[in-house]
Amino acid sequence: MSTALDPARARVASDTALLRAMYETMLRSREIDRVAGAADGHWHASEGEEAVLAACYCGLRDDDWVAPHYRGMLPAACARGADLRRLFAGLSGKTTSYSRGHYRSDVCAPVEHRMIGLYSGALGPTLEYATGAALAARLDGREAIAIAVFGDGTSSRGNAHEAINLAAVLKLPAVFVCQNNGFAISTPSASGVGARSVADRGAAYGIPGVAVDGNDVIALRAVLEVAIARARAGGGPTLVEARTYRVAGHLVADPAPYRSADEVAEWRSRDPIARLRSHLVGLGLLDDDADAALRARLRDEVDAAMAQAIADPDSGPEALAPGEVFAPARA
Ligand SMILES: Cc1ncc(C[n+]2csc(CCOP(=O)(O)OP(=O)(O)O)c2C)c(N)n1
Repeated sequence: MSTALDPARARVASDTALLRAMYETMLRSREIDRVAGAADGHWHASEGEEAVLAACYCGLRDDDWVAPHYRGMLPAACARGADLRRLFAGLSGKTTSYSRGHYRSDVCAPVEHRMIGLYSGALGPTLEYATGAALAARLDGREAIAIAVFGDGTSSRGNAHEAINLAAVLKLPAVFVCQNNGFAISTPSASGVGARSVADRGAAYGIPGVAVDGNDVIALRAVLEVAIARARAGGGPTLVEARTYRVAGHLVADPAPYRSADEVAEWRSRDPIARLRSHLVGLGLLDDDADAALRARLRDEVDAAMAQAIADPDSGPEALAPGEVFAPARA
């Protein structure tokens, strides 16, 4: 695995379209956190974890399946082409939401964009659904893959192990990415993961397990490109552990008294957005004016999407009748 990484890194570091798409996804995610966090104390912010979202959800094929972690679900859906106004409408059960009020959009992604949601409050099933999607992709014979993203806490669930094991046994075209932000609510990752690391568990499943700096979007994307190519080529799944940090509380209402301010400040200084910005400036792809214009455009877009969603009609009982809400789109 490591021998293939340096060329992958060099390719990613010079892929102008991908770098721009990832930067925009990261900035949009932070704007979404700003707006959704102000509206909802139960919001799970992704601040500091944006490199994982950008690396996992940009540059995939339209027929790939993605099963995102709930922390980053909306930026993931945007990267897949979903409409942010409809996603915001899904935070409060509006009729304009993708699920027409059936499910919250931050746990349940639009299936028409080949996205898999939690469909309940339980953590872990998304990995099983992703394994199923990878099996379907194999049967379709189109070299599509399924990518599942999940937290370090979720990685210790029984169904997570079953899903990765089955994908390994059947050599399915899947990539499992642990968005390891250091905590499961207030439990530090080191207290919840019995193995030396999440990546180390790859050996037990008989698949590559790769740990990578989750705040370095280029390094992470390079690891993912190798894993995705391996999956498409029939080589089976890879377990990637993206090591990052949950700068935000577990949810907006969490003051997170279980960690020190110094620890948070230290991780804030490793901001993944600032890191990619420096790279883009170094390549001559961005300057202060262009950056300010991009940030202003995204801020306006996100503000407008929330204002429209708030003005949208609430769904009533008639909207909750069984229908075609979750009929999967066939690309
Ligand atoms: C099966 C199950 N157990 C427990 C919970 C309660 N719960 C909700 S979020 C969460 C923390 C999950 O941590 P992690 O997977 O690391 O994701 P993070 O919130 O850190 O991004 C827990 C334990 C749940 N929703 N489902």
